[in-house]
Amino acid sequence: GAGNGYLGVTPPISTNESSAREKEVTGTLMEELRRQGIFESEEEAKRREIVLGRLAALVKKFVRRVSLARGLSEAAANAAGGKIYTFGSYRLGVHGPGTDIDTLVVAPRHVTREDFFTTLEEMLREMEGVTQVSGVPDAYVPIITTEISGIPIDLLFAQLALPSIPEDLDLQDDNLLRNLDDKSVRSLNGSRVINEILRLVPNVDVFRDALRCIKLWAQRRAIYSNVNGFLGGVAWAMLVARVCQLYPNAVAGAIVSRFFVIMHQWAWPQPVLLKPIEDGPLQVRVWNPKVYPQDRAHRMPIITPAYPSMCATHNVMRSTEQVMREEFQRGCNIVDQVMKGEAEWSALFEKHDFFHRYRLYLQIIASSRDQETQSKWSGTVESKVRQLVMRLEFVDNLKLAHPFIKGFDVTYYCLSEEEAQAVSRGEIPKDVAQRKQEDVAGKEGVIPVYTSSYFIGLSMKPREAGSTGTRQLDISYPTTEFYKMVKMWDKYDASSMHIVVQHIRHTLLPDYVFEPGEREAVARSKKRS
Ligand code: 3AT
Ligand code: MN
Ligand code: MN
Repeated sequence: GAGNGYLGVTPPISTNESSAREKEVTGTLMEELRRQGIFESEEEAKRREIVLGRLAALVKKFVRRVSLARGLSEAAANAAGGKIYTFGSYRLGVHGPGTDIDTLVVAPRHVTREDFFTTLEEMLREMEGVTQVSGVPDAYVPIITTEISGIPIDLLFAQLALPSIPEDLDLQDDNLLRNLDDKSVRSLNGSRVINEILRLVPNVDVFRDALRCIKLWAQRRAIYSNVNGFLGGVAWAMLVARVCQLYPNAVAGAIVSRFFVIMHQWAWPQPVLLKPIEDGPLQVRVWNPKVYPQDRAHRMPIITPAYPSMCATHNVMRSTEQVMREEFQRGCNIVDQVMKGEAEWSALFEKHDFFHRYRLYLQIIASSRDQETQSKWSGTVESKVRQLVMRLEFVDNLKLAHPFIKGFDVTYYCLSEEEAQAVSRGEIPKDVAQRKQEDVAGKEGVIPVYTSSYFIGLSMKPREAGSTGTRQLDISYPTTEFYKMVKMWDKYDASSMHIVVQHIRHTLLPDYVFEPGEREAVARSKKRS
């Protein structure tokens, strides 16, 4: 660690420079990443900078306006400051075209969160080029999402215990967290974690290029999602950062290759740490498996480096761990072949085969009849899919319950109450499935039913030798528990929100889970083999 001449909780594995071959494959890797279209245009990069400049000015104006309203003098109001800090993929420098800029607004103590959701929200609505503003003040981490000049922006808010915000304020000082409300502490956390990660990697450019590769791989392999029990952006960033610490002088291609070898061999639940866990000034929990049984239950702990340190991967389950282990193994084989010149980098980024892999799936359909209800209801259901998967892990004869990382939203235009109810039960009539919005244009009594479907792939245990007859798969208990759990939501309304869990054979999977032509192509190749 600090003072030992290396970054991290152990000395590096190797401080060697990369070989000529590793430099060569780094070149082909970067070419492949460009071909995959993950870099934004220069025009977009400029537009982002302009938007951030305008946002920074708006925040200063906001703090000034609120300061004057609170009775501060003109001079004090001007000195009150107010700053923005970016975090997320933009701050890491690994964002793609069209992704959001995660931004934290930092204000002095006399500017409240209520001011943020009233005054600043109004100022945003009046700002030129703003096409959308929506505030969620009562979220666990309150947030305004907006879009400025076509750039999506997430805005968090931290009210510091300071009379003014100096231009050179460093968010890494733990004492800043004293006397803040929990929401401000949580809002600061994203920025503080990213700053620490960047501080703890030996070479930021190498880290960035390697992380871009790993992010793309994880997205293509459908293992990029914190809510569903896989890893989110921050966790992937920490894994890559740890490998960078272990090979401080390696080029990006070498980091990617070591990444798969190390992750494939990692002795989970041994945690991944970027620095020793530190204590700090707050009465808050810091990750500690020796003290807290919940922390001991984390299967693939990856611990954030900023105080208060937390586990970024507490959603990982037995099933998702197994899926990720298999993907590490696959990645390991491919990078080995790439190094030997026996495979191309493109093989690493091949699309997942989730919807071809299992014979049986569960489909969870959340539905309602207006868009606003649906967005909240589907979010609630999605956040509980993990609970269903965990209960499925105990079902007899079931080897694996594998959740997919995203839901599919489909609107059905029903022409009768019967049709609408059938859709909500998951029994979608063929003509309703094929009916498009333009087919019902001008018709009266059209009932749109908004649906969001989540899929879980099911893999049965092999039949025991000598056993006969069909094997039973009884999922009634997990399903009943799941229904109970989603209906416990405090805004649940039985008359407008529907939920159904059903088995579905692979041949009956809806077309919308496939890309055009994908289903036919796979069917053809399966027949041939
Ligand atoms: P993208 O490039 O945007 O896809 P990212 O890593 O920037 O990747 P997000 O924008 O989703 O990912 O999240 C950035 C950080 O914001 C991660 C987490 O600290 C925080 N965050 C994400 N979702 C939420 C949320 N719903 N509420 C509060 N904080 C969030
Ligand atoms: Mn982001
Ligand atoms: Mn975001």
